[in-house]
Amino acid sequence: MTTRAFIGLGSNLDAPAEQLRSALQALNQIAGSRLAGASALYTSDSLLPGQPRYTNAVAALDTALAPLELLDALQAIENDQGRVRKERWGPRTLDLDILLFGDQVIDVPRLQVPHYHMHARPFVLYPLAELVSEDFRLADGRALAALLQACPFVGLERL
Ligand code: ROI
Repeated sequence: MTTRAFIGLGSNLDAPAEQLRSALQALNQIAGSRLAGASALYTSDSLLPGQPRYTNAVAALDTALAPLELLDALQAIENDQGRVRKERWGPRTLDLDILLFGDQVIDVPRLQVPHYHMHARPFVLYPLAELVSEDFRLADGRALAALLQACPFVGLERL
């Protein structure tokens, strides 16, 4: 049995677009997993002042892994691509977040799904919308169309 997960990708250091492209290839190499789709890349200012601009994208991944196994695999890719965790929310070469994991709602210390902040972040919602149908709902029932309406396409540049 496989589950469709949606992964948020972000980078604002060391050639971000290249970081995202190699991360997409790495996602497709995860055991028991297949990259089913990827959005365009988008750039936007950091939500925190004084950081370089981010490049973001969303990927659809069909996986036979359990959620925490997938999280381990994503953290291994982050580490491979040189992520050094200095400060929370600091600039990073690669950030991989599990946004959605099928229709599961997960709330354990290491992992909250749907991702806590995704409903209000244009750099997550607009790329996600490229990969799903118009009537798509998050696992907690929220309609993506309503979230998009409440989250204007402001400050995003589609590459
Ligand atoms: N800002 C943007 N535009 N994209 C991100 O991925 C992102 N990630 C973060 C913070 C620092 C909150 N800001 C961001 O962690």
